[in-house]
Amino acid sequence: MPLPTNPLQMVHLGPRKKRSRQMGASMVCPSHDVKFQDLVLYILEKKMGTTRRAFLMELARRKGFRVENELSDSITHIVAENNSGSEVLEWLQGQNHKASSQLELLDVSWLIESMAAGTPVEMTGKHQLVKRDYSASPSPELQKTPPLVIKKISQYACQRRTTLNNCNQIFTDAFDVLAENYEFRENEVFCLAFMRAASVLKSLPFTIISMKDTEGIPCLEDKVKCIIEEIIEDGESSEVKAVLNDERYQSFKLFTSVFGVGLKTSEKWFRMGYRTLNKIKLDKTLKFTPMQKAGFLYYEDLVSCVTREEAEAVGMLVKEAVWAFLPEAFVTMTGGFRRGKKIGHDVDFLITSPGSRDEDEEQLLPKVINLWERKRVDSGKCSQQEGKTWKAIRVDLVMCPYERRAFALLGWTGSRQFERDIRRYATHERKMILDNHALYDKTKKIFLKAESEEEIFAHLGLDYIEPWERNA
Ligand code: 8DG
Ligand code: CA
Ligand code: CA
Repeated sequence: MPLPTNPLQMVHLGPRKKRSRQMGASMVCPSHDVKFQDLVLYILEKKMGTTRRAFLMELARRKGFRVENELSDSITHIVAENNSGSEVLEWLQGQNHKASSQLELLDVSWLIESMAAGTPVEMTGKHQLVKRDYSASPSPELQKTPPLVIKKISQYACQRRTTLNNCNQIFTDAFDVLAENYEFRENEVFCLAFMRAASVLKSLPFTIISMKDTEGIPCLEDKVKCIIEEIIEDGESSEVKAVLNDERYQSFKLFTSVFGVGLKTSEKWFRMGYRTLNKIKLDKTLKFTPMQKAGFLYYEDLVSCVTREEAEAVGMLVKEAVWAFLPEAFVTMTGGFRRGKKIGHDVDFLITSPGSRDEDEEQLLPKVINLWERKRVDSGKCSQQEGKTWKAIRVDLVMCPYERRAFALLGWTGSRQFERDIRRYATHERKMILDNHALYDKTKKIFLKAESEEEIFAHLGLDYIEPWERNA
């Protein structure tokens, strides 16, 4: 039969061809009923091999799964073995496959567990080669963005989206320890190198499983890559183990866990030969700042993390006190909780009020503290610790002029690495100076106004990054 030249005929052939292909697929295994209609699986042969693939396909079909022989638009789940997310993505790109944002890339462990259970098991982080957990992102916009495109990763955290869904925690935990140790040793260069490396890995939608996966990722210096390689091979890093056992690291970690104690004080106590907090507290020759005194007094409370429920409860108290003096004030929770974290080491609030005068702004925080102080004395809760029914929580209160609220909100939402990078980006890429108060354009020699965080990103020529994507 000659090929149809009439375009109408060609259009007509489309659906018919599709139908016949579907029939063909079901004819391959006529004896197996499809139990799970919504799932269309494709098993990747790469690194799995033909025999094992054929075996798994047959087994899955027997268990009621629909498994296609060929890659097509109808595939909903791709199952791979010994492949990282980036490898599967690369392979898909090589096949010119336009993956929809609904496509799941899964490790074979998901299929094996599902076949054992006789039903598709829930897909969790350990199964997903590319994580697409949008539970932390209420924005429907984000769900529309195609996640299956490998873009060049920016060296700046403000050009990356970093949710709390960290696929590379095994590496980032190690880097956090090393960065902290360098901080304790005042080696800023190495400290920053490991903090940047941790930050960039937190933004990846896949887990690094081979050194090949690190290709093209910025901020990974040789020193960093050595640690990654060691963790891939041995599951842990000897350098991290040594740091965790190091006396200076352990002491600094302990001392800085006291509110008000920084590197200088830790250094002093360490040199004096102290290794425990109890001995320090008993040394009558040591002078403590008011913050350190509070730090020791409420030590147990302050080292235990603040939960979101506690943060919300504190928020009510803050609002109540603020509104007693400035009824029109806006009180916004910032810091980690605004980024969607479930726990924090403190609770941060930004307070701002339209129409407030300079003196209102200056006086508000002292007034609030004073109010709480009076209440505390009245309720007899001075420093009564026995049988106590309350918990000491650190609260950071920031008051800012209403016109600067967008800059303050951006600055106090964090994360610290995000803040560091958005400032660095402003300076080096835009010749602008950004801080918690303003944005200055050095070329035009003007301050740029902003009513919202979105406007600040726009001034900087950056795509907007939502607070829950700033967990860099
Ligand atoms: P966490 O409390 O959940 O542990 O984390 P976090 O909420 O992200 O950290 P944070 O230490 O409470 O800091 C919140 C933001 O405040 C962070 O982006 C840095 C910013 N910040 C400033 N100035 C100062 C400052 O002087 N001290 C502290 N601690 N944070 C500051 O802009
Ligand atoms: Ca905080
Ligand atoms: Ca804080």
